[in-house]
Amino acid sequence: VIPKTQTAAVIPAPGADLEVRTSHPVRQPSELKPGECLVKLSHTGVCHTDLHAKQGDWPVKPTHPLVGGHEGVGTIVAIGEHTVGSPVGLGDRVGIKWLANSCLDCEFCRRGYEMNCPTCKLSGYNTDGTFQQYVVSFVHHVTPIPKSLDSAGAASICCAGVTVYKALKVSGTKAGDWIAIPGAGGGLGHLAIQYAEAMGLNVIAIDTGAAKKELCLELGAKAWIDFKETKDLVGDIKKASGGLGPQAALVAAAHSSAYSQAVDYLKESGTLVVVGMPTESIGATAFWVVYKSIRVQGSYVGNRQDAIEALQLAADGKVKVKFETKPLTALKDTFEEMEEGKIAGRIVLAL
Ligand code: 8ID
Ligand code: ZN
Repeated sequence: VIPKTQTAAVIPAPGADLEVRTSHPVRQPSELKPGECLVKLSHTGVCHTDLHAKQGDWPVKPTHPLVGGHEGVGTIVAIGEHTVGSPVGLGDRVGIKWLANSCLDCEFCRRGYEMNCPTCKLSGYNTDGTFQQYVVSFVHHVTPIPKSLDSAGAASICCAGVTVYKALKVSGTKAGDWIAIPGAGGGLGHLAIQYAEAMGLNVIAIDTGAAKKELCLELGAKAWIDFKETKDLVGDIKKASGGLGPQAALVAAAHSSAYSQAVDYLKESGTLVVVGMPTESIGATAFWVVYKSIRVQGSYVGNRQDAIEALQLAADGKVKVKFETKPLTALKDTFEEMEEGKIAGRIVLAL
């Protein structure tokens, strides 16, 4: 039986405080449209994007009232009547990612750029997301979770994992290359270290504090640089890479300061992969980008296939989310800790 109400974390209006409501409505199976499914969630990760959504600091604005969250795992408990060609069925364990739905018919969808579909739905941004017990999602976009992967451990692969896996794919690197990862101790960054090492890259982890240092080195980073302690970030990164600088930088930090020196330390012909999303400029001068033949590449989550591949690498044991589990009521405190940069790895909420 599907309850009529549930517990959900709601942002009622732009800039308003988060409210955990215990009698939030559950969309009933009879109310689902074709292509929609109801997923009973067991876990959700908390991504820095959810904090951007709460603060409303991006030029593209979220809808309100909003249930945030986009790293969810749960079981399909209902599918809308008249749904055609569903690749998933009742009882399947699936993941909810940032990209909740896309048309699958436009030029971008056909080319695998589903995130650029002009009618796409974004979980926890313009459609209600995973900070609740029951979420309405879409059969063609939920991702099956491999059997060997536990739900709590799979949650953050659905955004953080997919995103950095795709970012590495477009980074222009090959086995043996060096890659710098500013933000390496955060949610995206600590997974980027592991996917990069699995691809044969050598990681220079850049972040701050003892806990993140320990985490990054434990996950296989070849070098660690504390961006708050170093007196010569560019020099230290070049030295760590053997002199010329890394072939790529995957910037996973949520602050523009992480971008300002990337073009300076990259190797000539290197790639700057733009992943972290502060709204400030990335601060590179045209002169140095041209003179060093630098490629600047934005990378936005991943498509359905990227999600399947990223989860499979986790199921194969190559990548593990480092997380602490908390109840949904801890979301407010989690946002505060995230803002202060205190979280090494991820916080996963049990629903
Ligand atoms: O599709 C995408 N491109 C995508 C997908 C998901 C998330 C982009 N994001 C964006 C988020 O919106 C956010 O802007 O990536 C950014 C990072 O998300 P996150 O990993 O969930 O955030 P976090 O766990 O808070 O980690 C950020 C880390 O950056 C470090 C912090 O110490 C923290 O560990 N950091 C900062 I802030 N400034 C830094 C600097 N100058 C820095 N590390 C190195 N140098
Ligand atoms: Zn995210």
